[in-house]
Amino acid sequence: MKKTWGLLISAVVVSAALAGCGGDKKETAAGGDQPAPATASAENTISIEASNWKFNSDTFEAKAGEPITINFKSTEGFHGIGIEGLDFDIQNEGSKTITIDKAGEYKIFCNIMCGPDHDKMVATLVVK
Ligand SMILES: [Cu+2]
Repeated sequence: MKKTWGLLISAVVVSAALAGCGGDKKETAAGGDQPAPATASAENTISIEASNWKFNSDTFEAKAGEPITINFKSTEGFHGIGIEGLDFDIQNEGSKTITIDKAGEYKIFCNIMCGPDHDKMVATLVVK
């Protein structure tokens, strides 16, 4: 009799474990489906930080033909950004969105006369 109970309990534990597993997988799958589009647009977000007298990267990449969100912040000193040939500018700190249809390389420059090495504050925006 004791052995039978043991088997029964084992069977219940195993099936509960299996059910639990299946439930987790379903949740993961559903959760995985939803954030995908958000991630896709989040990919077209660039974070640029400026300090004396450089940007946090020489090159930034974004996708052509869809909105690019550019977050900008001066972490040291007072700087801004402009993109050569485009109507875009942020000063000191802020976030703006721009759509660039034509792939290519665009020059990002500091648009505030910030000091002796102001001219060195350039970076490249690669739009693919
Ligand atoms: Cu500057």
